[in-house]
Amino acid sequence: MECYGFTQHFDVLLPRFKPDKKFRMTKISALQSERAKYQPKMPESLKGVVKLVVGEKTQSIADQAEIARLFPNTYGMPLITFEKGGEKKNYPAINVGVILSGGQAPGGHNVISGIFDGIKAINPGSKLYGFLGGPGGFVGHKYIELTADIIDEYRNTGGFDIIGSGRTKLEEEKQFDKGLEILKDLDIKALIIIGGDDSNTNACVLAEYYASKKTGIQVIGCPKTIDGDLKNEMIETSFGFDTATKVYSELIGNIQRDANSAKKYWHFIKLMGRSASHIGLECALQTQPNITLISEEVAEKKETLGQIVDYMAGIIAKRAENGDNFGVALIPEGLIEFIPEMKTLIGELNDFLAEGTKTAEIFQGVKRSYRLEWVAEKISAESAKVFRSLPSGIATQLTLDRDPHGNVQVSLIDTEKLLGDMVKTRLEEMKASGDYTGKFGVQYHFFGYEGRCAAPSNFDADYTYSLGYVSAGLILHGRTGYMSSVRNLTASSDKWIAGGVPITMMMNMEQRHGLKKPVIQKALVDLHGKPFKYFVSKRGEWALKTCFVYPGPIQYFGPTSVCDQPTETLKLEKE
Ligand code: FBP
Repeated sequence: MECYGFTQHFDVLLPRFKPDKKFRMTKISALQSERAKYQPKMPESLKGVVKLVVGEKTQSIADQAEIARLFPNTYGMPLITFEKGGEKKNYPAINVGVILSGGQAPGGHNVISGIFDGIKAINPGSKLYGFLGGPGGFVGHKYIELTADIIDEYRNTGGFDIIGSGRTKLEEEKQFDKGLEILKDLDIKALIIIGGDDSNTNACVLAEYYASKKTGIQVIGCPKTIDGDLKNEMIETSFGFDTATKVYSELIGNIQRDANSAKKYWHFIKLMGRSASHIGLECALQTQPNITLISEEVAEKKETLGQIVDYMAGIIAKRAENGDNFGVALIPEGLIEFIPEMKTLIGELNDFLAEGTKTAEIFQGVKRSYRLEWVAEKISAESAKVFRSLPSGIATQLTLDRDPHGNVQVSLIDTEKLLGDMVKTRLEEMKASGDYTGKFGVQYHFFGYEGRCAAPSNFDADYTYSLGYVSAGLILHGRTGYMSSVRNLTASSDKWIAGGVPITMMMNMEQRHGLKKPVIQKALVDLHGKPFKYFVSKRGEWALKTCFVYPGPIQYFGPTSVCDQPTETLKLEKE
């Protein structure tokens, strides 16, 4: 058992509101000004003098021999927890670097505030450097020193604008070496990477690389993503998921109330979440809409687009029988890629229309009005059938919009409109056969960016600050290749368990771009888990009756029952 004095002086570190600083934005809202004074709540174990407790050794979730071979310096390390107690000691100042990686998520600024306060508590002479614009800033040596004045400007605010984020992938040794130069120049002892599963995988590879080169530089990861798909036994949720889903649920609730008032529209709402449907499931649990599609279920049941359309049209028709020509349907952003026949079609189109191929060249010369039929004649009979069933706008989109790797940009496909068009056609057929007598008017929405930079909920403000503070503790103890972990999140924050988890523990080998690679396993919606099972037990009732719940906006001040609730997903998982 190791002990160290890791004392937080809250009186000294309380955020100070300084309206006169030169980097202060010209005007801030009344809420932002009040919220700046909020002192995030932390686990009791992190207050005062803290000791580090070394737990059991770990192994990867699968492919142990292969991962151990690839990470000889960082594999098998023990779990770590921080506990109250021990002796106060003096420690030298440390310089730390931080990177925000990938999509924005509420709470990023508080992770940075927590790191800052943590390293200052270790020694007030410690310094924090922020690399600008994500991993690209690290490789390109673009950084700022994050001083107390800057940090105070951003406490408890949403966004990543304190240093910016980016999607450059830190994967190559030449990037690691370039980064090492600036770490040495600034005498940085440790780098904290705040990101999703890919960024944390890369953090682990970087930790191993720096350890193998005996650079003495530590790398720590922090679990971020609104998508909620970076979670496991030791990481109960990624930060940002709580706030983002509360924002979307507020908006969904407002739309439900409008739908229930006007009683004339169906609202098809696409929700962000690149692949997993955690956001859709959580919002459904919070708002009880009539229809929620879960991509993982679609894939498991190998559903076709036609079956999904039949399911939706069936509910719309049944509600119409009760005189309810209105409702709300939630559609996950990643749905298309989970529908097996669409996945096959997209794969074929990617190959067939790949830049530089003969077929792509010929395609450019084909008359626009004939292009869709031309493509349909060239692909497999099954894919052609699906392709011909799509509304022409969507089919055209599949042949045109491509990312720099030549792949269809699935996230640009308006899935909600695709389903709306197809449901409309299906309902017309049902009307013709006498199976539907209602009216179908549809409105479309896409909620994603609305939630990613919202002011963090109390949960996210507290959780992220603690994650940052814990990162400082892991650095103090010379740990590398760890992810900062705060658990027991359904209990009140004073009872949260803080520590570190070796990132290799979360890894397995997966096929990526044709190669087997060690990666953190992405957490998709668990169809045997309690949140999904609860949803299944209720969705029939929610479909036909109107059981809408209106959560309203996130509350930052007020009773705990309103302000400090974790997500429904977490509550059900921990039941
Ligand atoms: P991360 O996984 O990087 O946190 O990003 C998640 C996300 O918000 C997805 O939900 C969404 O599909 C994507 O980012 C959008 O990316 P961009 O910001 O590049 O438009």
